[in-house]
Amino acid sequence: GHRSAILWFTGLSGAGKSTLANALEQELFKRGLSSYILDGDNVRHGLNKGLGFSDEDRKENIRRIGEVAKLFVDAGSIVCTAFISPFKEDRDKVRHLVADGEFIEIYVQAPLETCEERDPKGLYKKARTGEIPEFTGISSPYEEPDQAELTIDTGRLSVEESVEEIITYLSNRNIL
Ligand code: GGZ
Repeated sequence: GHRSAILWFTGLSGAGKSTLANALEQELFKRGLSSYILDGDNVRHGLNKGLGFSDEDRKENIRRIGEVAKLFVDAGSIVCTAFISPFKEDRDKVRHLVADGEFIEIYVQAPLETCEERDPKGLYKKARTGEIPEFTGISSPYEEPDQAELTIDTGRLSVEESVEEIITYLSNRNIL
């Protein structure tokens, strides 16, 4: 049976969070499930317009996203969130907003060097020169999850393989 859940993607810029969340969402849609993606495009430009990238603003960003994700769970949806969410404490707070098993932390893992090589938007380059201050992995911390339900190594797995791994997990947990 279809249950509601938060699929919380976390990882560095360029690790592949949005790519994976979007591919997964397509697969869920195909299966006729009610799902939705929260990402920088629809949250940082709207609800969280005005928040920047200081530690405090990132915390507030994640707090609000967590509360919105909880509303989606209340509404019976599967919500995929794709934010760096660098602080363990903030992710754990969201975990405790919903019932046991409803928060699924997916660590989208790629070495910093790989993300920096990909650099699709040229942000790492700007971070290295200091043009962008407080950039995650360069001049701002990323705390790796130590209790992620899933860790996806995007350097090794294709998008399709990654989606399959997540789908298998959700099936085993009776969420799908
Ligand atoms: C990290 C930044 C920064 C800084 C702008 N540090 O790869 P992108 O471009 O498309 O995704 C990144 C996004 C990160 O926003 P989040 O809301 O996910 O961050 S957090 O969870 O920490 O609040 C990146 C861009 O915004 N970006 N400046 N200084 N990423």
